[in-house]
Amino acid sequence: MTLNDDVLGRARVTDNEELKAFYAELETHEAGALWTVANDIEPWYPQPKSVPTLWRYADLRPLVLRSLDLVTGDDAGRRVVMLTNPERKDVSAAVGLLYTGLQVMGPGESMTAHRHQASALRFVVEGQGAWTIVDGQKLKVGPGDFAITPNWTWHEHGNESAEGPCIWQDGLDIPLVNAFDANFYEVHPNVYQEPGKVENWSLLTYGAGQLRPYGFGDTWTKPYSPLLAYPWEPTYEALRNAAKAIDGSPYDGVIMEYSNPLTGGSVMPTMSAHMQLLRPGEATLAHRHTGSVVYNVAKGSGHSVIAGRRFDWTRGDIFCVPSWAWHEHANGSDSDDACLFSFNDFPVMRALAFWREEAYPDNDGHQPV
Ligand code: GTQ
Repeated sequence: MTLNDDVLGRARVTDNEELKAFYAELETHEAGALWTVANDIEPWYPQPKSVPTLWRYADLRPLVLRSLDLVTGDDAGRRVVMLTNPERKDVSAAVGLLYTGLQVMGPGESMTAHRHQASALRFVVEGQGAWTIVDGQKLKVGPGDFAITPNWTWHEHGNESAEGPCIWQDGLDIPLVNAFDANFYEVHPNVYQEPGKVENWSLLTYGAGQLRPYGFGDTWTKPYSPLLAYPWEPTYEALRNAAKAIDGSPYDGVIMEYSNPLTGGSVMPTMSAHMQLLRPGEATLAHRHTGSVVYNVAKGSGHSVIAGRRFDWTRGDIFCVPSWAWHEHANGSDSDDACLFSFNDFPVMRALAFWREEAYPDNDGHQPV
């Protein structure tokens, strides 16, 4: 069915002069007639303004590095090249209600501390020496590592390498928080945090996978993961091991969710993240679901078909899948793994009972391109 089918139960009023005068009079009272917009505000299925978009790292990297010479981190607040979906520039979204950008820190650079109501996550793309202090805890992160800055936690970032810059991808729910008019922002009263003595405290305490702290740290009641950083090596090893044992998802290959080790749930209340492995030659089937996803190619190369369009990707490329868009992924190599990091708003979709998912029904499960 098309969006404005002329059927009983859908708005199908034909305007005439009398009605137009009526609408004009309603407008003078800050009011309107529902039937003039009903089919738009209650579509048959989601109508995202966001379009599938791919940002090539080869195009962005030189621009990101150029920003190093143009602004200081502290003058800019954060030195970030943000990625905006063509129809979502007004809310600074990469897709749906998710923001993303590439943040760069020069050798020896460090920035001041702040906190905000938006939650943040990082996926490190390149460089050694990146660190972030989250609520007094210093985390060191390298390429392929995933880290979180839950909402209202103090954070400041830096790069202690003498050699080169560090680039990581930021993912935040800024547009979501703003859509709810719930954003707050605060600068740290001491400008910088005093980091605790033990670096990577949360990883040392909670990072043992199947082993859960017992009698210490297990009374954690905050609504986010006590584990703040998830290194690449054990993540990739977990996927490789699982790939020996299971087929994986028909739509995503071998895919794992970064989880709160105490609850098994998502790392933060609004955003979750995954790492998925596509075996050499593997091509998945198409499906669609509510919720938006931003990907970063962590390893290898291949392509995805999103809403009938093919996007070829290689390491460092970022792309998005809007809500309810058909999508499928393929590893382009017959000898090497491909890995996709992604983050999403699924925890919100599930908490609000908005989650829906379906398989592509025709054509052996693949979209025509
Ligand atoms: O690191 O806190 O890319 O507040 C955008 C807004 C990063 C951050 C961004 C932010 C941050």
